[in-house]
Amino acid sequence: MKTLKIAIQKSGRLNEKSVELLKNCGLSFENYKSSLISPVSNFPLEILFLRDDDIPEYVQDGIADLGIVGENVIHETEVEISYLQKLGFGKCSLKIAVPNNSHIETLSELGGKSIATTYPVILGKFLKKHDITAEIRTISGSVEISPGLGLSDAICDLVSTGGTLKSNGLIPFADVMSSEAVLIGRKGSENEEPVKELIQRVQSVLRARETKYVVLNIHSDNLPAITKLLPGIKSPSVIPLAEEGWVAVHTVIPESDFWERISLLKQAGAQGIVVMPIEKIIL
Ligand code: PRT
Ligand code: ZN
Repeated sequence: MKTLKIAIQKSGRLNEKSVELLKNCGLSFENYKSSLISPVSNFPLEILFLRDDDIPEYVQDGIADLGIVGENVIHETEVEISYLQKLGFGKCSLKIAVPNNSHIETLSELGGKSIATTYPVILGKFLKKHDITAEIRTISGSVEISPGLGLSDAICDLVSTGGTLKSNGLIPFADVMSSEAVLIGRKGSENEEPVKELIQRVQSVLRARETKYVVLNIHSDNLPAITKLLPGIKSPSVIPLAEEGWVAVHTVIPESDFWERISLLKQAGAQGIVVMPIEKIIL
């Protein structure tokens, strides 16, 4: 079988979660900070550790078959690749922000102003879409200090907690795009066998993360009411207990409305509820 290559960030915000995801997929490899390439011992795969900015082009050009990178970087580099799976980490949004004391309040007021960013391509498209002519000042980092230095009237930068904007006296003004880490592939790679297998593994890990395994005890009279509250993959498993009339129900519950559902289960007579993490869900 052909040995695939997957490119992930060498160091930075996406590195740790990318390595964790691949390890949870059952891939066994060394994660030396010094190495640029690491072979996987139990799957036909090599891991390339790169700067995030280089990943989309490496995948487009076939140097890597797969990559894990932020959507923001993909849009900025305008590559032709296949989106294989959103990964649920590295979430942030690209926003335009202005100084607190700025009088800019509507998008059209950006007309004629200067905006500093490391995302000139995405910002250029956004301004064009909104029919705004503004000067884009492309800088390579520390965008948030640019208005304070008198280099620009506004900035366009990634925001996650908003702390950086706040501490630099800036307020977010317009959302340009939201982003998260995604698994990408060389065009057409999604139809190749080892890639399909890897996508399935990634999806089984993500599915498991969104759910919890729950075991609870109920009197069998309450079983119909409890069953109605449970989504499960199919119907729940029901196992008789030593005590006459009582059963244990095994099921999975989504993380999204976990506490609401647990509270309804208790109201319906559930007792001794045990909750466990799930490692993988293979459909
Ligand atoms: O060395 P390399 O080129 O690989 O890394 P890098 O320095 O270019 O990127 P890195 O590690 O900072 O970010 C990698 C990816 O993480 C980005 O491309 C995004 O997809 C994602 N991401 C998620 C973020 C943020 N959140 C984020 N908050 N990337 C950067 N930031 C920065 C932002 O630019 C600003 O300076 O964090 C600051 C704002 O954070 P808050 O929390 O104060 O709002
Ligand atoms: Zn980078």
